[in-house]
Amino acid sequence: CMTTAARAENGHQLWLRKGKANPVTIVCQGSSPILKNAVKELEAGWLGEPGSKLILSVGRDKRLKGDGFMLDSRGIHASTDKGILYGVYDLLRRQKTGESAKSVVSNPAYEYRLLNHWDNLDGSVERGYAGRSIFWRGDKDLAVTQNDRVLWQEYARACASVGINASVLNNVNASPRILDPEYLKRVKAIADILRPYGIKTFLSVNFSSPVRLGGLKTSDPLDKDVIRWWKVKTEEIYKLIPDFGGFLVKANSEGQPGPQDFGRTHADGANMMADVLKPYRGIVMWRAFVYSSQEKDRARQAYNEFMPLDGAFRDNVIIQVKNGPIDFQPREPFSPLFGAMKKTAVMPELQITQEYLGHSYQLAFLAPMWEECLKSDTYQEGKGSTVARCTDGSIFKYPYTAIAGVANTGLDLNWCGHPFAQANWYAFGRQAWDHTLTSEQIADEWTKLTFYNPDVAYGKSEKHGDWERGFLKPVKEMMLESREAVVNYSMPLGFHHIFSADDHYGPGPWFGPKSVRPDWTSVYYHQADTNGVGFNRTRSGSNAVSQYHEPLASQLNDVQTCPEKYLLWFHHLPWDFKLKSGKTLWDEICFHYDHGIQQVRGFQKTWDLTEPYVDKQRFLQVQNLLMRQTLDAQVWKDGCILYFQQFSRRPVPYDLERPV
Ligand code: GCW
Repeated sequence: CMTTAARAENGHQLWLRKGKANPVTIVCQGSSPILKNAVKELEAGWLGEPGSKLILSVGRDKRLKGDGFMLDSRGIHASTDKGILYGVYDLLRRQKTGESAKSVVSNPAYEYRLLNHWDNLDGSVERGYAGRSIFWRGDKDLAVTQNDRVLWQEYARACASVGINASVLNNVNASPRILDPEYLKRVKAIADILRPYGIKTFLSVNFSSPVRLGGLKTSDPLDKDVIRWWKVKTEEIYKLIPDFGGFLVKANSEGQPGPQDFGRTHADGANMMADVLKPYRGIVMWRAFVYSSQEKDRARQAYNEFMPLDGAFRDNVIIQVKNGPIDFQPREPFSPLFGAMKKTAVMPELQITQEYLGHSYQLAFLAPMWEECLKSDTYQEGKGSTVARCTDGSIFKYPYTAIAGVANTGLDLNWCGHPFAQANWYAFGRQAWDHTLTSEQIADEWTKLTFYNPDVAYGKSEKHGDWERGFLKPVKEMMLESREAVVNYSMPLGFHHIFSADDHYGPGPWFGPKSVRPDWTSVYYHQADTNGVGFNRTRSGSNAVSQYHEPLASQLNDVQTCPEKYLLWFHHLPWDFKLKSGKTLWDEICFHYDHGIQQVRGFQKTWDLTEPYVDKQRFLQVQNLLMRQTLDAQVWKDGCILYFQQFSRRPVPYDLERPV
């Protein structure tokens, strides 16, 4: 039993660190469990005038959308109980960070803001780097303990505090057993704890559940018995969880079963489930993460498979599309499906867990990566058709809008492994609520909430200088630079999927054994030879550029106008190709790798100077992790440069400009 202070130091309290609160009188026009939580939070965290009176009122207002809220000097107004809860968290955040709460109207950009947990029922977490699952421990341990309840409640509270309102409790590589009554009992227990924090529960389902769980002969979505099986199962779920959200499905992707196994389409499969869920207002999130060895360019497949089906899906189906066309690389151009599917709802899927961005060993603040994607212009409905506006209902009037983030939570005491990985959970919630926020603002909020200690007299003692100058500013700068640093030392200039095979940590551009499908190797993606390097996706190559709308398609197609950060994503170029800097491609590649290392060394220096401002535990932990990150960046650089040098046959330039 750890003290509150120790748990706080461990980062267990995330951005919700407890402090002393002032007394406050709350008048609340309702007593639902959600409102009760809202009142409890206000009482525990009020930092405004002691003895203030605050009114929490629920009722319609033209300015409000969904679970939005308004703050003013009298209190909080929202049209739903959930809105009040979000208003409370927002108000408390503003009090802690010093942001004005005088007159605020805040509406969520997306209706569903979901975490996807890739948690397996045996308790392991696919691509999880923060310990075992917070939800599952395996078949033999399904009983719900008091510890479980406390943990799920802390989780729900953290999610709600940043506006996350839905959670998919199991891996998209779904075990059919999740629909077994024994497991559903535990799902219900979780749902009951998440509900008072406004969080809806969803499940990932395996398409062949009718066969593998139900004992049927087929899982063909047009088969009557199959449809009946799903109906009965769905009814069973809603009896336990009346506000159940619906299903997330990975079908005909990476070996998962799906409708194509029976000669049916994605639409046939998704619609069957959608019809079954419809009476309960449930939805289907159908993933578009598909690729196969037959397609010569993996980046093209999702578009090719899904575009012909635009308009064929029921209105309670949303196609869930990863931000980029390949797979959660540290940098990808946005998926061309955004804005292109005009008659079908599409939702972005982002990855919070750092599969390709250094697991929980590396400091990489991901808000800039998601901001880059959400604010990218697709041009699909003219200039300003950003990915965000194409998916949030602004441009296309979808009945449901949603955004998902693959979670980075686990049983680690600090939830996410790396102390700074918590910032990515936070950032996802904030951006899902408001995609117009800047990464800078999110970093600012998170750093204040996570590290500022009101009990320390910063600036008034010799040890602690001014906190903003000594800690906030440099740490924020480090965070904002960190993702670009990862790009630089792992996959600069549009390189992609040159990571070590399987675990995706460390360099692996040499991965290309003949026994494996070509699209599972690295050499397929970089295409290096003595003539040059890069994947030709222009009109003279795979023509993936034409999946984008003009003028973007032509801009990407032309090596002179293609942004350099995507150069090798779209172009195969000679090693001596001249870049805008005047350097050759080879020299520029070397420069970027080296610059990445210099950036992480810079982070080490930055962090070392923060020692007076942080508790010892987090200080030492981050310091050690940054040390490892520098060494690993070095391995990345050496590995990649030595590998590519056998093709470029050029020396590593010695006159690398040293920015640090
Ligand atoms: O990023 C890849 C991962 C797989 C994952 C898959 C997917 C859940 O390497 O581990 O499987 O994507 O998104 O389905």
